[in-house]
Amino acid sequence: MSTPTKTNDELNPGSTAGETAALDSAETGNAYIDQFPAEAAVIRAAFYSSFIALAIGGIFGFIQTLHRTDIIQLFDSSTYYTILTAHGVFLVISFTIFFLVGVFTWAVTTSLEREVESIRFTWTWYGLMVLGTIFAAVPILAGFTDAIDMSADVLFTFYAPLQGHPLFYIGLTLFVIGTWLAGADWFRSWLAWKRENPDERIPLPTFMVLTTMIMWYIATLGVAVSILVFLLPWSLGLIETVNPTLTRTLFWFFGHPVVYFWLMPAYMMWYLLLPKFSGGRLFSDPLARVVFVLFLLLSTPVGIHHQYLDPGISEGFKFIAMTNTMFLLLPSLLTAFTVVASMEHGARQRGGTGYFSWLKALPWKDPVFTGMALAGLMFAAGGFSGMINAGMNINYLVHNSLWVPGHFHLTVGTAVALTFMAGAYWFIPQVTGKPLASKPIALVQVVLWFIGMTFMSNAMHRAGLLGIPRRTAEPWYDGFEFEAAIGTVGELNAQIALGGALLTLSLVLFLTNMLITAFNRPTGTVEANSIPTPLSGPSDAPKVLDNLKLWTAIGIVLVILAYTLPLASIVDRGGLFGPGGDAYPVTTVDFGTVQTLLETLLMVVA
Ligand code: HAS
Ligand code: CU
Repeated sequence: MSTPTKTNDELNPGSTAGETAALDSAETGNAYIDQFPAEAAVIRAAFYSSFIALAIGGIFGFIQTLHRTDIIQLFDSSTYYTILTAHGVFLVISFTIFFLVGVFTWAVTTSLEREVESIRFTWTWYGLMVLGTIFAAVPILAGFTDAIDMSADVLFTFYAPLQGHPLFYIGLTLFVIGTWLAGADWFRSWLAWKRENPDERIPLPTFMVLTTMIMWYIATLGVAVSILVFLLPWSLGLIETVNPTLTRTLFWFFGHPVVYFWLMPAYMMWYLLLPKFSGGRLFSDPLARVVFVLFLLLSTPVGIHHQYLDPGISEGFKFIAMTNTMFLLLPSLLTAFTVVASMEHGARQRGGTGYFSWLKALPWKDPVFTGMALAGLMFAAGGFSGMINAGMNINYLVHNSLWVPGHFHLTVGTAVALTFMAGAYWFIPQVTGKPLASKPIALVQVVLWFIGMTFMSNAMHRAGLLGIPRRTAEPWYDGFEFEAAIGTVGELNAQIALGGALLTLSLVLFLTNMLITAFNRPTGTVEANSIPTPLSGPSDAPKVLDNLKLWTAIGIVLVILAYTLPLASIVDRGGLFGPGGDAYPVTTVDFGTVQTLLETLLMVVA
């Protein structure tokens, strides 16, 4: 079963020298910092910002694990939502997004082989993101003290009826505008490159960045409207009420695609770096393009799968969201195939043989490889719990239970976070020119994360099935016991706390390794910044895949189809600015009102 080692030309018959040059040229070059010193400085700043957020968010995670498993309660339970908000916002908004803007800047500059158009502009969007984070952090952290009359205990999902201090919403707005400008920066680079290379295919890393950003622009419209039209004016006292179902729906319009905003950079690393560290090459560039196009099209028209239990939305709309979600599994299943095939290719290049024995030939001592591979393995489990969430009827069993945090600690908490940490072991030397302080500690760190998360997320899923709720400081009740068919609630709590402790230890190792690396001396021994060419190159991909205008248009049409009627119906029942409609199950749509709305719209357009 072994594949003989072939030359590059044999392996890559579909691609021409021209189209692979962009990715190959760096192989003989230097580290990223030698190629792009100015950009490396911004990326460094973004990475360090993300690590600070990781440290703060991680501490709150540990405090909260100990609290709700009743092991040690460091804070009064009334502070639980401040801790939970800080944990969520610092980790899933700040840590993830600061890291990914760094990776995206690396991807665009490396693959287009050109500097950003204006480094001042690049610093500007980074500065806006920092300012936004500080603005949002102040009211969240002020929630810990009565001395400051501010709070934003609104959780990372921040929809009404929870209300935060205006500064929180202003901070979020600045942060999102920062990401929009970052996208503009990358589009500018690409347009400038395209003028000079009119006939070339978009290099794959840039293609991944651009499609992800188009998805992000569409998705953030929901949260922009929610904040600017409703939540901010409401918290400033300019309007008295809002329609909670409307702000929830607008949040989830953004709240589902945001998970792919976190995931796409991790996928990018699996597609570009995992094959390289496995010792091989990406199996298929065209398949990777198809995957990113599918995410652009399908990420947004599914948000209502977070609202299966919301009474104010008709069952039919929920059914449409479920159907779209099932289609959305496809790009991840394609990814599982392509990435594992690339790893197998790498293993066979390294002498691996057999149906499964090739796994032994993979570089398991390399923390970058092992971290990403373990993250992928965990994502397979997280993907399955996602499929269960996505089923409208079975969702009733798990919704609002600890199962859901179990799911997202495998997805964003491992597939994304562990991939980012493993990636940092390669990226930080690239953008600093300094070698990693300790590879063995890095290896222990990624394995510890995997073990800790196995304990914690497995027990969370099981606890959810017993009905133990999420977002509850003290999930125990007088005169009532949760009954476990296997094991006990005490055992589940012990596993959750043990998992949390291992994760905290892993985090300390990661941050210490990064800190020591930052103070290392540059040695000039950092490996070159290179991405191997794919086995099947871009010329094997139909040209239409690079037609970004077409995919954007179809993406927008799908969103309009999925959301116009639900939004019209919600506004019709609850009013644009509330007060909310009747909270009873809705099974029909009042088409008369929808018709009036559409007619008014047509008149305005005409
Ligand atoms: Fe989810 C709730 C459905 C993916 C995050 N999700 C959440 C929440 C978060 C979240 C944060 O339908 C909670 C929000 C809240 O606070 O209320 N989710 C899905 C589905 C997917 C999915 C269908 N979720 C994610 C990702 C996330 C994320 C990715 C973050 C990054 N999720 C839901 C639903 C809910 C939900 C409902 C609402 C629940 C409720 O009731 O509240 C899919 O995208 C998953 C597809 C994935 C796969 C796996 C493919 C496997 C791969 C691994 C390859 C292996 C490798 C390694 C590379 C089909 C790609 C090989 C290694 C070797 C050694 C060989
Ligand atoms: Cu979702």
